[in-house]
Amino acid sequence: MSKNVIAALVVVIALAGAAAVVVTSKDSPKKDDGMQTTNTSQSSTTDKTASSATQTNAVTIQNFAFSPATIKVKVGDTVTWINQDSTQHSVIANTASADAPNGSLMAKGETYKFTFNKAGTYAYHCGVHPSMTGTVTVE
Ligand SMILES: [Cu+2]
Repeated sequence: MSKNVIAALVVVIALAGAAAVVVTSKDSPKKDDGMQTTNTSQSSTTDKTASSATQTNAVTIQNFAFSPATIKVKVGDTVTWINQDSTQHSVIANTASADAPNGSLMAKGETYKFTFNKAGTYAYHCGVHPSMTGTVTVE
């Protein structure tokens, strides 16, 4: 019974996805410029974030999550994390090393800065909440 329900949901989702693709790829016959602009910018933003890390040196911690969770910086760049949660958080590399972040607890409004001097991919988490994760790619 539940398998049938799941199968039905999968079909519905697939159909909805196909319909969305058709709608997006078709040129709208209406001259509804505002609507079209919104759709175009939304889909391109989604594509970029899905395919590559965000190039930024600032990560906000909010609602028990790092945002953006996946960023890309250059060797020598300093990344700043700022805690916007009332709960304390920290930035701890999954693999401890002198080249990887190892911050102490930040209260709300506090920041932690770390300068990445070595290329690589640094996965990290919050020392208090291991389910909060992020990645810094240094190139
Ligand atoms: Cu945390």
